[in-house]
Amino acid sequence: MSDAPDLRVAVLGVGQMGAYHTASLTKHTKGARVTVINDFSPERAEEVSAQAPGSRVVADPFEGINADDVDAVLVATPGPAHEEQLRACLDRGVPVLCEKPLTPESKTAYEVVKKEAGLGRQLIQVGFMRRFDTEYVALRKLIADGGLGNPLVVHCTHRNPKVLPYFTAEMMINDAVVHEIDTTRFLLDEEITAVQAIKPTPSSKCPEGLSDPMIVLFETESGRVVTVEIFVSTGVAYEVRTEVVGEDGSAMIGLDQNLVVKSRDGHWGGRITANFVERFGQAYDAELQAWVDAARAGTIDGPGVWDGYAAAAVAEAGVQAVQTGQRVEVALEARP
Ligand code: ISE
Repeated sequence: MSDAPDLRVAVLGVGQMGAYHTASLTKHTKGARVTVINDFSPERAEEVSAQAPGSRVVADPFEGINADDVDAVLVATPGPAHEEQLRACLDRGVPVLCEKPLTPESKTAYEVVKKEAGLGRQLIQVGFMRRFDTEYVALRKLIADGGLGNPLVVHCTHRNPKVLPYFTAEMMINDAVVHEIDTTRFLLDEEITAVQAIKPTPSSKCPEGLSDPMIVLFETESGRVVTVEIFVSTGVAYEVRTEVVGEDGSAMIGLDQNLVVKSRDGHWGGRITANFVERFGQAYDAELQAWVDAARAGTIDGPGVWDGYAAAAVAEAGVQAVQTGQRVEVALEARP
């Protein structure tokens, strides 16, 4: 595998994540380089391309997907652009790493699932990076090895210090809780069947239009319950914790324990990670390397289109639960 030629990657969309992945592919990832960059803003594309030697800018994403010097595509454009771009990638048969969401609606996500199934090979990996975080990997293994006995309840905390002014209640589910949706499916290895959202007294500092924090509840196929505290305007730092309570014990990750410092003045403590790129940097890099290695072999190594579709369907139910205050059941289509 190592003497295979480098994977030549087109990066579509170089906002925060696209630019992060471009830098990673350029500086750390083995066996890949960025050859083509596209962005809605040509100035932004040029700026990021200048940091990726050997890359060129194209004005049209579809030109990038179909370029002769492109073997694989990293889709980091806004969600509504994904469906058409993914279809073009499948038509050309190139491997893809698609940042979440696969597509914004479950209906279109399912179309992508069916189209890929029709090709008979997995080409699209979805960017649920927590699956590459060492702590989540260890927790999943502990559960799978029976270390906690039967897992009964999962408690998740997802806190952001602040969000951009245009952040909406729907985005609390689609952009943030979607990670707990995937985490639940990853850790428990089963589907989520219903969602509820409870709105405590909102923080007086909560951005207009949001009910912040919220407690979101998932029920799973086997009857397990997952609680998610989503709080996007804490003013503190980035805190993502997950605790699994089983019949024979419990385990928690995300405690920032690797950062505990003991100082000469007799204090102990540490820094909480400031943002998601800092907290999950290792996971993003591991995700990218796994994708590159798999793409060079013509496959994927991580969550696929079904995971993207299932997350979209649960998120849709979650948005409905937030809007109506009702318990909303999730109806998944048949898995091809
Ligand atoms: C952001 O949209 C993300 O995708 C991050 O992964 C998530 O952890 C963060 O809270 C979201 O705001």
